Amino acid sequence: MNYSNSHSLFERARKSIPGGVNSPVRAFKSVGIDPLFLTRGEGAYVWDADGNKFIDYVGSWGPMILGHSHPKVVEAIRNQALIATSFGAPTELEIELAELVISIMPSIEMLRMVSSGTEATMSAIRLARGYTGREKIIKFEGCYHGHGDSFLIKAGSGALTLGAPNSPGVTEGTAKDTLNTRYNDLPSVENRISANEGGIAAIIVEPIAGNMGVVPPQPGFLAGLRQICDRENIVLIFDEVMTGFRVSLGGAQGLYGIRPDLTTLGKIIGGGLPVGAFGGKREIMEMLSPVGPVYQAGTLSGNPLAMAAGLATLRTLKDENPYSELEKKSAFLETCFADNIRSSGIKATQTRIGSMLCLFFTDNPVTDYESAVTSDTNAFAKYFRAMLGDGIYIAPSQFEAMFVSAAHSQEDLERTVGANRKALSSTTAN
Ligand code: KE4
Repeated sequence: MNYSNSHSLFERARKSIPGGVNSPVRAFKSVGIDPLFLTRGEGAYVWDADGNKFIDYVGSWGPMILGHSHPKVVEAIRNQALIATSFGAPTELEIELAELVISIMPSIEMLRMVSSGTEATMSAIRLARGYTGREKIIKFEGCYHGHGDSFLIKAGSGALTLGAPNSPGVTEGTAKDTLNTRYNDLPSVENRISANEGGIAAIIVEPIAGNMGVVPPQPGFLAGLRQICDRENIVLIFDEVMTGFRVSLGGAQGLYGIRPDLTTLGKIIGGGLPVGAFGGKREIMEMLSPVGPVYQAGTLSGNPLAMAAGLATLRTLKDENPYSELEKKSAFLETCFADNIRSSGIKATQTRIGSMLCLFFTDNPVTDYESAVTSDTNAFAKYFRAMLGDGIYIAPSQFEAMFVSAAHSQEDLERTVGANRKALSSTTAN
């Protein structure tokens, strides 16, 4: 494949944008080639600046569950743009989206819109601290909750991919209030709590980890966190920025039947436009300004254009209910990939929940950060390049998820299986 236009755009971009990208993981640094500059998206496909067409499994890192440029979403954005794009004043659209999310996720009694997942998680942590009067938070190694200072301690996603899970610039004062524990390991949580009795405001968790690759919760893990938080009066925060409306309409909390105290949302809720949100128990949410003393704000929070895209997306998901189809398509990929792994003899293992999949280049079972990082990232880089060369666009990192959309056809899936078979064998080539 010819990538020359992307290459020259990348050269140009690096003169005016740090690393040539506006988010590090897009830079393809861990897969050894220059990033593709994309020009068009339609359904399950994206095109790059050289006119190459790809079957897309990044889906803008999750938002494109309906596929790119879904007619209902495009129409909603177009109609709203003709009316107004932004007021910085309340609109009925924000009420409609809040009411829709509340009807889908019963643990959410009130919701506040923001413009990214990072804003949602940053705000949720501040709210939990304000509500409890406590300072420390517990997170899990390998989980990623955006780039807020409190979270860049053994963080996942791009921080893990680029080898900076603990970022410079995060002060000791901040870092001391973030306690890391091991995912799927309740005793490690109990140890942190007994060492910080009465000092922990919140436990924030990806109920299905998607930023160290996809790591499902083991039976009892989420219920155990719920029990601990009930016993210790700690705020349980489910970071469903990725899993919300993805693994089921009601997210991971709907799938597992565990009610968090607060939930953070992003990605799909905006249908591809910048929307984040956080919500939960009324008594906690009413601690927020202007009702309560915990300050939180945003110029473009609840932006009408973004609300229109989010409403069109969630209404379509609710009306069309693609989840059983997504399950069948994703299970097909997983089963065929497993056959390919077996016949290739390559050391690899898979995880999947719904339409979030991951192929790890390790033969260890992956249950947490320690086991995820045993993956052979060089093998992944070879696999990535081979898949790309065969017209399959997956996340440029071993520590991300592969997303299937409602737009992927059976033919797309079969082409992907064929490319996977060839790409696996390429990982042993020098
Ligand atoms: P944003 O600030 O990027 O909208 O959301 C942060 C965030 C919070 N919580 C979870 C569970 C997330 O997965 C994310 C962002 N996800 C990454 C990809 N795994 C975003 C991609 C990027 O950083 O460019």
